[in-house]
Amino acid sequence: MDDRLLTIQDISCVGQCSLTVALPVISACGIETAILPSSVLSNHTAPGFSGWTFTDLTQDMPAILDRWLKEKISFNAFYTGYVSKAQIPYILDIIEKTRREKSLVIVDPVMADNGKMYAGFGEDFPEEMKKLVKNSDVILPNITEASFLLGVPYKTEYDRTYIEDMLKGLYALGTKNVVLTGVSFEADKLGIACYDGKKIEYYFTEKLPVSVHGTGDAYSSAFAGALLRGKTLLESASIAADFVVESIKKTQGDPDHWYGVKFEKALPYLISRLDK
Ligand code: PXL
Repeated sequence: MDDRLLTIQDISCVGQCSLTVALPVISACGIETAILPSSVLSNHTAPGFSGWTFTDLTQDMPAILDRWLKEKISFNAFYTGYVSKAQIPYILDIIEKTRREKSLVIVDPVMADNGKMYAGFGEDFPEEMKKLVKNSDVILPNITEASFLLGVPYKTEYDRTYIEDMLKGLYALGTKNVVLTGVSFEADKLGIACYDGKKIEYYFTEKLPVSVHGTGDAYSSAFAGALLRGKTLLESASIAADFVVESIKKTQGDPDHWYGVKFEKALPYLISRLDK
């Protein structure tokens, strides 16, 4: 049976994040991508937009699952992103009932960045997210999300011990692999740290002097695509990091494009890396 990935996250109609990134990126990797929208927003909730519409789609989840079970639809990979606290039990149920024998569960515990929770997420969200983390094969938090999941202070200046304690703490939550994003020990380098319960590995790229929204979703989508294409954890984490750098480079110098990254222009690069 061919690979079929199910990604569960919101549709932000405009703003280049979540499903409008995951669907094209994972499809470009050559992987059949099914979607389960968790909500529909007019645009993302990050600074820049002054407001947004929000339609919650939790109610559709059990009915959609019922249909899929009747049609005997199954997935060998799951990738979850921006979801609500109330949706987590439904998502666990969907994974349990539609998984194949060796399904891969990739969880991006989307909830926060730059030391702050996103709009609409309560303080009790990390506790519920831990249930998804516990049932995952890989998690992809940024440092802010890791600090909320672990209940440790968020730091912008830190040493290797801070990062490596985080990796071990996250692994202890029950996942099989951790990829921590946004790690930087030197001013001009930014990267990731991976931990599979045995060894810690790092990969760094150049740090561009900009902070752009939507890079987390581009990262996780490329990571999921690369992993399903048979790359190792570190290879997938590195390819995804390079893809994000390429996407930012394609966006730089265009002040009208403040809301996301032009990842579309970096897709040929991503595909060429996967074919190597
Ligand atoms: O990129 C994460 C994300 C996803 N979906 C919505 C968001 C954000 C981050 O702000 O607002 C709606």
